[in-house]
Amino acid sequence: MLTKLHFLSLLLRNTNHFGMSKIETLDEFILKRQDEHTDSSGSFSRLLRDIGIAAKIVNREVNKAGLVNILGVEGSQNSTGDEVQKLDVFANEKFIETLSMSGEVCGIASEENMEFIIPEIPAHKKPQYIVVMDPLDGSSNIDVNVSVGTIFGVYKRISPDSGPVQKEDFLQKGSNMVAAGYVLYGTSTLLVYTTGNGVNGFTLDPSIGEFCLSHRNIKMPEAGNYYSVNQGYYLKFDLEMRRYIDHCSDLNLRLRYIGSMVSDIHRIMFQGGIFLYPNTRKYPQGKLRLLYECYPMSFIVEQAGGMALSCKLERILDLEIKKLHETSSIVMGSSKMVREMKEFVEKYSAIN
Ligand code: P6P
Repeated sequence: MLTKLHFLSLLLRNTNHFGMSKIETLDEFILKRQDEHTDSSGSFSRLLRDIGIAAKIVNREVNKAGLVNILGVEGSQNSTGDEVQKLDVFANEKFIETLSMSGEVCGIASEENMEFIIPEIPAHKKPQYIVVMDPLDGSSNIDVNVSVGTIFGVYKRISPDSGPVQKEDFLQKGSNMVAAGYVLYGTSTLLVYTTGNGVNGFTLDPSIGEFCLSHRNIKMPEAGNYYSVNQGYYLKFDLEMRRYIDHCSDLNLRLRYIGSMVSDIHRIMFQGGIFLYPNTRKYPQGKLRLLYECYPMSFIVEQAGGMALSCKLERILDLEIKKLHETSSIVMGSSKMVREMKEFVEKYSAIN
C-alpha cells in the first residue's frame, strides 16, 4: 500500500515547480522506451519521431484545407479507384518526403501509389524498416470538415540488406509488424501507436508544436453501446452479418458510422463497441485494404485488449497477403462483442 510520503514523492516527481503535471512529449516517450523496440540503435526511434513530424505537417494543412484551396477532387483515382482529393496528394507527398529523408526507411507502400517506393538511401545507411500507410484515410470527409486520419504500419525488411527492398518485404503477415499507429485529425489531433507493448495516445499541443502523452496505456472496454457499419449496404451483407446487425439493433445499441475508419475505430478504443465492414457483392473480398488499413488497426486494437477478425472468423493479423492493395472483410472492437459476432456467424453461416 502506498504510504502518504511515497505517494507525495511520486506526485512531486511527476510535477514541475508550478505543481503542474509534467508534460511528456512523444520524443521523450519514444527515447525512454527505446530499449523496448526491436532496435536500440536509435534507428527505430528516429523513424517513429519522423512519422510524428510528418503528421504535424499534414495536420497544419488539414486544418487550413478550407482556406488554401487544396480541397476538391484532384481528378485522378488511386490504386483502389477512390477519387483522389488534393489533400490526399499533399499528405502522401509529405509522408513519403519525410520518411525518405529520414534515412531510416528502405521502402514505403502507400494507398496512393500502385507500386512500392524505394527512397534514395544515404551511402552510409542500411535502413532495415519499411512503412506501409494510408496517408489520408476517409478523405471523402475532407470537403465536409469531418475528421480524417493517417494509418501506418512498420515492418523490418526480410530480404538481404545488400540490395534494394523487394516486394516480399511488403507481403508480410500483420503479425510481423513491429509498430502500428494512426493519426486522427479531429477536434484535436491525436497520434496513437503501439510497438507491441500496449497502446499510448499523444495529443498535439499547437502552442508548443509537440505531441504530448495524453492517453497512457489505452485499454478498450470489453463491450460497449456502439456498433459501426454502413447500414446502407445491409441488404448486400451475408445472412449471418445481417442477423448480427439485427441483434445489435435489438439491443438498442447506437449506430455510429462516419465513413472514416480511424474515427470510427478511435471512438471504440475509448467507449467500446464493434466496427464491421463485411464483404458485399460489390466488394466480395471486403473493401478495406489489408496491408495499410486492416493490419495496423488490428494490431492496435489487439494491443488495447480488443479483437479483429475477418468475416470468415480468421484473425486478421494471421491472414497471408499476396498483393499490395489486397482487401479483406473485417470485424473489430470490444472482445466480448466480437466473440458474440463469432457465435452468430457460426450459427447462421453456410461455412459450418
Ligand atoms: P464506405 C474510407 O474511404 C475507407 O477506406 C475507410 O476509412 C472507411 O471505414 C470506409 O472506407 C468507408 O467506406 O463504403 O462505407 O463509404
